[in-house]
Amino acid sequence: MKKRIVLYKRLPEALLARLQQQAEVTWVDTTGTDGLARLRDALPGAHGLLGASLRLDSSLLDLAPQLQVVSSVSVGVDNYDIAELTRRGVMLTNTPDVLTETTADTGFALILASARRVVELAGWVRDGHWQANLGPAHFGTDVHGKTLGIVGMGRIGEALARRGAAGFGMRVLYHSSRPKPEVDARYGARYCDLDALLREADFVCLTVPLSASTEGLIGARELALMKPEAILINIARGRVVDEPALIEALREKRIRAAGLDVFVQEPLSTASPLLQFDNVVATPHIGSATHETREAMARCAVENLLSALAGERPMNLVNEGAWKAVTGAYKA
Ligand code: 8YV
Repeated sequence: MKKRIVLYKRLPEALLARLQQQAEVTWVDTTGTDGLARLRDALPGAHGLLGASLRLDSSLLDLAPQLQVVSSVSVGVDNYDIAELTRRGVMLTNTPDVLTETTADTGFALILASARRVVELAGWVRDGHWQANLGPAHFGTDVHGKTLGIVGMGRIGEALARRGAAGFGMRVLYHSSRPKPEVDARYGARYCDLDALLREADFVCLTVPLSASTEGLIGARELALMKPEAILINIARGRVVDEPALIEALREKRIRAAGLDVFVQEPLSTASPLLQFDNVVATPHIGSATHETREAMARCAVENLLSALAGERPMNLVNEGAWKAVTGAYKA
């Protein structure tokens, strides 16, 4: 009997066709007020789920007692109850690596756009204000040669370090769970504690995963340590930053600017005070959002899903404990 797969994220046609050859596939549009109800209706009997950006809580998992794998089209897995999935013997997979470079590009796009006021001044031109040569009131600040402070030295953090050191001649500081001598050697980077990084960096770039230890990591105290000419860049998760504290710091001009791709509430409401500041560049969570990378992520997610359903250990398994439960069951 064919396995049953429920998709709650669209796939390129070729990948959908590949799944349909091997399984019974149901696509659920989870947007809108009835979205979750449609997903609930589709879950009974499902062996595999593929999607992203949706919290699969116990009430949903209870509807799919035969579930073997959740294949997330994302590298971040903060919206999954990993312990609960593991307890149920449900494998969780994600799509690291394929999005590293694209997301680091997004980080640098925000560094350059916020430092050189690209969005603000492009709007200024469009609105017909460019009547004479620019004066100091419209100058930005340099990126090359400045100090890049990276909070979180994983794959994306290291790709940022490479861009900063090799591409822009920047001094690279980083704070992470531990020093990484290989990063120090490759990029002339220096590990330091978070407070020292906040005090010294011209650009503070957040790339940490969201977890109990990183939620609210950048709050009023941390923002107050930053230099008034420093810029905060967030390509991690909105909840890593205390958003009201950031709004206050911007209002009091205690930091120069912010480049934000992620927010506590997404989509970001047009009523958000963040959008009142000309020195805030806000992008709609475009970290990995290129045609090439989203296609690669979808391909990776499909591979993970099919491996798990075929009883193989998927390449990008997040919760080893679930695999042990599965293989334990097979041994029995
Ligand atoms: C998107 C991301 O949220 O991979 C992540 O963790 O934050 C982004 O790539 C995700 O890809 C949604 O599909």
